[in-house]
Amino acid sequence: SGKITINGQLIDFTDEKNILAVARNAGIDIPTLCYHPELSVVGACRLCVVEIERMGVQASCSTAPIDGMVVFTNSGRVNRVRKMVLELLLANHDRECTTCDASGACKLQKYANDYGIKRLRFPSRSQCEALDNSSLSIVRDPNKCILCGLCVRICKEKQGVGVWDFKNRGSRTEIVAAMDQPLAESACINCGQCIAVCPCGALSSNSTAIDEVWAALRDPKKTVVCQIAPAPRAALGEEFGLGSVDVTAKLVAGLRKVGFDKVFDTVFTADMTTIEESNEFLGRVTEGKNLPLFTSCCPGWVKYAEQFHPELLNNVSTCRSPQQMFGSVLKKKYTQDLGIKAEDMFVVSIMPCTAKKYEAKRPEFMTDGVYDVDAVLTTVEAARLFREAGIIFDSLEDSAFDQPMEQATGSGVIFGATGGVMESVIRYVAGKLLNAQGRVDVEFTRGMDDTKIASLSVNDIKLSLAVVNGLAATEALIQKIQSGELDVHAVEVMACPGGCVGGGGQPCQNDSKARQTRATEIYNIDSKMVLHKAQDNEDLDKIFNKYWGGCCNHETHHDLHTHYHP
Ligand code: HC1
Ligand code: SF4
Repeated sequence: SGKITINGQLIDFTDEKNILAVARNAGIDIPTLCYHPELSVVGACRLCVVEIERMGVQASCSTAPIDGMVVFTNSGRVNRVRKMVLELLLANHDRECTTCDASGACKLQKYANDYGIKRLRFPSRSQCEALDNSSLSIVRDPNKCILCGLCVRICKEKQGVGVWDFKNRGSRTEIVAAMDQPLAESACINCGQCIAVCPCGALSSNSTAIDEVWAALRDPKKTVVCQIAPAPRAALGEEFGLGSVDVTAKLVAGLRKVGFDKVFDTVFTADMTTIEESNEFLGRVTEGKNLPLFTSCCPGWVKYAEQFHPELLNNVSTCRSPQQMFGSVLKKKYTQDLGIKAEDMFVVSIMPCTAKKYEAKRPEFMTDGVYDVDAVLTTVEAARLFREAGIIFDSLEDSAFDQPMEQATGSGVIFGATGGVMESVIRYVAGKLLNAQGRVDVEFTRGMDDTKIASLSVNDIKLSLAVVNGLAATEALIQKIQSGELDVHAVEVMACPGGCVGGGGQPCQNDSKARQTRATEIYNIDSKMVLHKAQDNEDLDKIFNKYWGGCCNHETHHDLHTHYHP
């Protein structure tokens, strides 16, 4: 700790690792393209240079504050260096901003504007290398890459997958997927975290689903149904300048205006998941078999387990994710209620997640040869659908979900934040086994820490439970379990930091503060909802009885569960 002077202002610092962090904490912005507070520091882009007395021009991301330092963040010299850096980057960047996914959210675009770059002294590069659109989830445009390396670092350091790497040196340096293969052939788990950190549109979601949705909406033969995941309701508003507030009712109204025939809430099948998975869990505890149980809602985690931990596949819950449970309910059962064929229904889901696009296309999730979920739109893509439809989101009147699957509980809503699935299971079990009346709010499962562990007593059984987010943290936890250092009965895994609120399909402000704000709103929604535990959902009870003669039986197993392939 100590004090440094920045632009003539005396500023205290404590444990900040670099001048950049000290400045930002004091409300002074310094531009950077390659720095991320949660990742290792490489000092590659040189945009964050500052002038330090007796040290000259230095990168502020890789210079530690020292008591008494005198720093200038916007001197003439500093700004000349920054302009030069920006010009060189722009010369090597495909500047087709009008057709770029990142336009408006691009940091390179922002800084070029902020620093008044009007004309480039260097010839510019245009599209010359082929796009990699092999992945169902992610598209990479190498012509837009500025080699900041954030994708390389997040995939390695936070997800422990290590798909991206640098190839060649000097002016021939590029970033490629492992073994220089198309992304679809790599170990990529489709989480989209590399999209979330990419500063400038080199990585984006595979948004072909938007056109497929329009085609279905315009096809008179199709009954087009939408389901809305828990997390987007607290993030979509950011796209329309409303902040991270609950926009569920407007979202439903907007989808009706766009032309969807029915609008349902994935929270309904999150409740369904809670009931099926809790009973699966209690069954395993009784039999002492396949423990710990790992949750299965997150398709990024499921692919990770299949690739790297096939020995754990018997431990992963057999429950389909809520997205796929809804797809199955709609195509296998609800079509019968409507008297239509599975192929005449088109199911769209709005998800915070790019991996859900991949999950929907897994071969096990089909009915009569058609996919249970036909198209997945990310939160950002849903906003684009509304804009293209000319909908003024802010002025939409509230609307409610459709019957007969209208009810939802707070327990299903909190699936959208890390710890929510575990808390839902605890609420269910507390209600069922301990006859807990009223609200059961759980403390340990909440908050943005990557690993949370606690023990609970249920009658005379002591249960040890873990919640983890980010796959590098998950890997560390698995190592502890497999080495015998940790004994747990159940583990909730979400691949993205903070859980689904931090999904790779969420709006661009996808940092730790945004994730926390969205999670807080998710728990606000829960606290205001009348129904609290999954077993309070009466519509769900009716649907279980009507379609399968009850829950957790052979029939629900056929339609709502799955098995995994190493
Ligand atoms: Fe999720 Fe889930 S919570 S996985 O995080 O279990 O994507 O929001 O829809 O399926 O319900 C995502 C969110 C989502 C599923 C549910
Ligand atoms: Fe890595 Fe996730 Fe990006 Fe795939 S989507 S390359 S796993 S960060």
